[in-house]
Amino acid sequence: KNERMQWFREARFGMFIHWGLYAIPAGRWDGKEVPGIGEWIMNRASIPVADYKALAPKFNPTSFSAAEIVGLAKSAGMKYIVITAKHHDGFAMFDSKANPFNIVQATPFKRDPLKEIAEECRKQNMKLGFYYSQDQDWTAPGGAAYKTGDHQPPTYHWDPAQNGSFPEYLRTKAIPQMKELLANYGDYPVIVWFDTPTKDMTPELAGEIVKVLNEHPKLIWNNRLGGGYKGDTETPEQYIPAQGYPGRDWESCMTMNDTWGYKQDDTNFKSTETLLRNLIDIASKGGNYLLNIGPMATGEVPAPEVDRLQQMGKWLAVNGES
Ligand code: JFZ
Repeated sequence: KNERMQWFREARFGMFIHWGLYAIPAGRWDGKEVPGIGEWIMNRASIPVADYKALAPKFNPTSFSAAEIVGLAKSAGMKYIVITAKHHDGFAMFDSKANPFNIVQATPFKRDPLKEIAEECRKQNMKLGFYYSQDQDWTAPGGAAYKTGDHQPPTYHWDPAQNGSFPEYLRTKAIPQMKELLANYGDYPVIVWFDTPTKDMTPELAGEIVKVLNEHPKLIWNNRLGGGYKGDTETPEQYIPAQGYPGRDWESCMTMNDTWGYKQDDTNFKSTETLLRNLIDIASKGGNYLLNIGPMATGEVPAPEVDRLQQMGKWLAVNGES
């Protein structure tokens, strides 16, 4: 375990990337701003499954450049990247044979950005992890059932297309896709970043996932699998624990504004000074700072995020140790 965690303990600074179809509406639906985080727009605006899926043919992020994004992380002084392979909307940002709702099959873009990022990470000596929403999947039958109050009427309008069995969703989509992610990208991912487990994720079902993970002994995975598994890392979100986590590895994940996925109306950016103070505070307590960017539907990174990362990198080049 110590050997497996070594690079993570020294990393200190990583880039979180939330990127998916939600970058198209960018926080607005039917001409109105939808409150809340951008990547939750399908849920927050009760968008029917068919309407949400209809975003895929419009997704053509031709300005995406893996070299630029990995280069941006590098210039910021970051040592690893964690990117959304599939978020709660169920759209796979990678080439998947297991399910057709993915960027290669369902969009005019047809490229696999994860493959391109993996190649760049290898070139630029950057570690790479994949975020995978193993429990919530709002467009797959069985993936949205019995969830948190977020899915209850009257605030949320259930779509019958979401009916189905959770174990079946897990066995026919999530686990096969995780196997693809673990098999198709060479020595990456080094992290699998799970999220939002619910009571659907029983110890038995989580165990089926762990069996797959255990075939990759160097893999690091976080504490959000569910089923009682603690994983390798604590993941405080949007805050810095006062004492860190004695005896545990951890990373604080944070946004620069108030959303993970791109939202055109959110300009509430923290200052570079605040971001640097956060990094220093976290590092002094033995953790890592996983700082998020939310690329736009074009593939470009919003300018306020680029600016801040470059400024952080400049400061670190003078005052940091790497
Ligand atoms: C989850 C996601 O729902 C969200 O879209 C984003 O990906 C974020 C990184 O993770 O949201 C959470 C998960 C856990 C907590 C809060 C929000 N938490 O533990 O406080």
